[in-house]
Amino acid sequence: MFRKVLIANRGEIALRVIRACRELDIATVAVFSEADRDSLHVRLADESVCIGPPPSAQSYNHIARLISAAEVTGADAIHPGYGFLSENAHFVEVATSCGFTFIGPTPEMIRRMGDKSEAKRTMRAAGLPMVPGSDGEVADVDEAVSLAKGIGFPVIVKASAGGGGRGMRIAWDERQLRAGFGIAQAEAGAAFSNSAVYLEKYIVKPRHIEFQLFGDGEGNVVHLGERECSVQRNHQKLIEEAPSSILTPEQRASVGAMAARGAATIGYRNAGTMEFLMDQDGSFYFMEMNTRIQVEHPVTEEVTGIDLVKEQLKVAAGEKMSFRQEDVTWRGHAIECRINAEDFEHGFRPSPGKITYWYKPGGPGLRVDSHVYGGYTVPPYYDSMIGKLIAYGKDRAEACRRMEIALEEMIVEGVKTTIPFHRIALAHPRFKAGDIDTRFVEELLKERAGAPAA
Ligand code: MV4
Repeated sequence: MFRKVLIANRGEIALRVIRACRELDIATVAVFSEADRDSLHVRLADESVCIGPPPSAQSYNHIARLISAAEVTGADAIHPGYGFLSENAHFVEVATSCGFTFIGPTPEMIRRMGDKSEAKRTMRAAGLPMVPGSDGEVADVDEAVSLAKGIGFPVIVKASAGGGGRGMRIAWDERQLRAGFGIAQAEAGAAFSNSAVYLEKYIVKPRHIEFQLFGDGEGNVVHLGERECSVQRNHQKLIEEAPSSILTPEQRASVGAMAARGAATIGYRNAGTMEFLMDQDGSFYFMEMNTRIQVEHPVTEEVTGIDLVKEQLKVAAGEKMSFRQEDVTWRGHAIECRINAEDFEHGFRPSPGKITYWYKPGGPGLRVDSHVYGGYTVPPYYDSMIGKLIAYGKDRAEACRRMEIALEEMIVEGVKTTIPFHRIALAHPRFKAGDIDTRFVEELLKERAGAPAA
């Protein structure tokens, strides 16, 4: 096992990794920008190194500074967390060539899954169900139109180098496709320095259901079931839960097995997530694969009892995974609410500043993953998430009730938070019934504004 791990991240995920390292008796090195001196990840790590000024380009995304910090502290491995450099194949190559173990997949796996049309080609070959669409890139607008006529409108044009909702354009008819195709290519070129795009049938009001995978890099890939992530706004998830209330055990087993088989075809190593869309008929379609630990991993941990971050550390250190597929069982229900320093009454605008008072809820079945405390100042430079509440219960109703109580109990003063949004969402009859899709938040906000939901 590693002696010392450097955590190339900040906030709650840095703290999460520190806690996993502690359990495994691994020493930890925190890195921090000048804006993060007072963050709990800095206080709780064994050592810490300031890596630069607040902008992430000069700190958390600065490869040379991170490598220097690992060198001066004598770390033997680097955990990237999520975001920042966690899916940057070049960072993995640099870290590896400098003698550090990257706690994650190989650069080849990151590149293959990072190119979304290549990922689709790979997973189609592995037999995963696909939305009707182009086989790889679409070269020009005439090819797009002829494909779309075969598939049927509406269609969606996506950037190959995009992902997570970036670089997409919907066309409801030929005219819109002809007008938008070139723009989509140009936008992709500007945003990702890669103008390649591909085409899919557009699924109206899908659910976002993703499967947690874990691979050992030797061809063994296990699935840990799904997470329902449809409650999101502008591609930012707000609430996630496990299991999805709409899936049958048979569907879980069959989609999960397909996902695991797909990841096994690339010999996947590390925690990974396969994102699917579920259409209104209940059919699943592979969308993309993320090759990192995700924000919402705790709901899976709660229902499976498996510590995904400890498992990442073990596999990266060359140990065996501690479970096989037949060992994975699911019990109860877990739900996560992301607490962001945002003013939901004003379009979720960021609300950085000093937290003058912080009271975090507790009690049976409640987990709080957060790096903040009373007196902490939320810097304006990064993601606005200040913590996650994770409620567990024997069933969905109990988990939701515990979450409602936690949201009521929690007190955050000095900054606006998403707590009021969560209270409204959890009280909504549609949420209570599990009737959620990717337009739920938009429709809820419209309803509150007094306009009829579309
Ligand atoms: C789609 C789609 C409808 N049809 N693809 C957005 C994130 C990216 N991973 C895939 N996304 C979508 N792809 C087809 N063919 C609708 C979305 C989408 C979405 C997906 C998941 C969660 C929220 C979403 C919000 C808007 C659009």
